[in-house]
Amino acid sequence: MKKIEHIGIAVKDLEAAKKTYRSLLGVDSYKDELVESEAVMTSFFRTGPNKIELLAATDESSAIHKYLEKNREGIHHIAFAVDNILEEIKRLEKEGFRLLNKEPKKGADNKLICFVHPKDSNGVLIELCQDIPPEN
Ligand code: CMX
Repeated sequence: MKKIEHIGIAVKDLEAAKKTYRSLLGVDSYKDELVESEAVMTSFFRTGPNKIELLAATDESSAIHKYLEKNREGIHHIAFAVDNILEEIKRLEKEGFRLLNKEPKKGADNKLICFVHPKDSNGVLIELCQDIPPEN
């Protein structure tokens, strides 16, 4: 894995959280994006080389909704950039990690994504992210 791509933070009220992070980081969110397949509305901030993703549930089917029923707002996942997500999935499966989706899916901010079960990584939900190459 190359580097931490972003840190995902589960929030109840996206607009209120955006205001907080705008004040905290001193920059505006550079993108809001709905990810229908995950039932989440996201907002991204860049700070130096790092990215923060705020995540709010759009309905009760969302993993973020379930998470916030059981937990307070806070860090939901850590995402790592990978060059080849299929190779990384194969490698992690060989190492005994449970992948939560066997096929990479389209995530926010132009990424192919896949999650590793938090029980296999000391209680931290891990996301793999590969940039989707631009179409010619
Ligand atoms: N971080 C750490 N632990 C987590 C967790 C998280 N984000 N979400 C759930 N868990 C833990 C729970 O605390 C619970 O632990 P205990 O058994 O000790 O209580 C266990 O995992 C099972 O949790 P659950 O509430 O019963 O939830 P599910 O098993 O139904 O789902 C998970 C958990 C991680 C498998 C599911 O949320 C998932 O598939 N996540 C991947 C997709 C996702 O998170 N999408 C939203 C973000 C999308 C985006 O970034 O665009």
